[in-house]
Amino acid sequence: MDEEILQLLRDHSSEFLSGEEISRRLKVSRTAVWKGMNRLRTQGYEIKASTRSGYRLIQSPDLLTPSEIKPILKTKWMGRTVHHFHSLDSTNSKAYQFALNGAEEGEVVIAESQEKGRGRLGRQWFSPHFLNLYLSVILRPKIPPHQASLITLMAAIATADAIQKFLGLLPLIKWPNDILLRNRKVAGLLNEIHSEMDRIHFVILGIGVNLNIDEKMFSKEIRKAATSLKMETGRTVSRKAFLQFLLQELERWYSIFLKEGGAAILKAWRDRAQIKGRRVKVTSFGETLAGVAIDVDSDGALILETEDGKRKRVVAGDIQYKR
Ligand code: BTX
Repeated sequence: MDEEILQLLRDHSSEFLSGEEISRRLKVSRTAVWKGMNRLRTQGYEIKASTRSGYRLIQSPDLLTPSEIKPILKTKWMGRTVHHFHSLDSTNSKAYQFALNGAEEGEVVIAESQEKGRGRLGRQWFSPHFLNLYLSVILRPKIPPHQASLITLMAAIATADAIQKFLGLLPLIKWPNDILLRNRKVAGLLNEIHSEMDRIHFVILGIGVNLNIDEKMFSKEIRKAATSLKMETGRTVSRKAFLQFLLQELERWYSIFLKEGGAAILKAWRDRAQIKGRRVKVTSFGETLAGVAIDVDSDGALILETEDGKRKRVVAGDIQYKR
């Protein structure tokens, strides 16, 4: 009901709307309307009330609820259905359940915080309340499972482009899917697939972007390796405005991938990652390898030339740049 009250207030943003009118339109009691207004105020909505004229919306908080997002979305289909939660274990886990139950391509799960935000390889993603962005997008591409990592590369490019278009900063991608500003992680991606041998049922595209978190809030272990858009610019950024850029870039790059195939994605990824010829240390399944990064192949795997001159193909892991 709160969403419906908000919609009415928004539709009449230049005037007061009487409690009686709202209760008539929503077919609820005046007391229910009054309680709804109070709930909205506790969420940060500034609502002016006058005994004679009724209610008027003065200002909205930077929440990522469907009613806040929909008016500013510019996408055709992505994010047109948003499932919003104040807190979740993990948006990826929730989106996975929705997808198993038949949710459509483009549906998005957003949480204001995550209790058990997940990183890759069983790691955690620090996800405090109201500061950042934690979202998962459901995709149903008609591609074989071995191409799924191209979706990860595609999402990394889209996230980097969204940051660049939003603020003019120039993020780099670190294989496989970290987004860096000044060599510190500003965003991470966790993609999970549900598939058969030759067919993907769905991909859950999980994206976490640090927007307004301050340095001192990160634990000591990650403080030196993490950053946020606020830390980089000195300004608080609008989370919903950034979300709009991100969904638009994701929709654009996903359609490039579907129309033009992996080659277009790999080209854009190479431009952003600048990994060719760099000396790296790779950790993969408990093994550490040192060498020179040669390229990324058509399935997104890293091709490494080790110190003994042999070429290795690394499908998953982490890299560290060496001087
Ligand atoms: P990753 O395994 O590459 O990165 C996780 C590592 O990054 C952690 O071990 C820690 O060192 C560091 N780290 C943890 N939290 C942060 C943070 N907020 N900012 C910078 N560094 C951090 C990257 O995994 C993939 C992260 C995906 C997160 C999204 S959020 C929405 C979706 N739902 C979900 O559960 N995960 C994804």
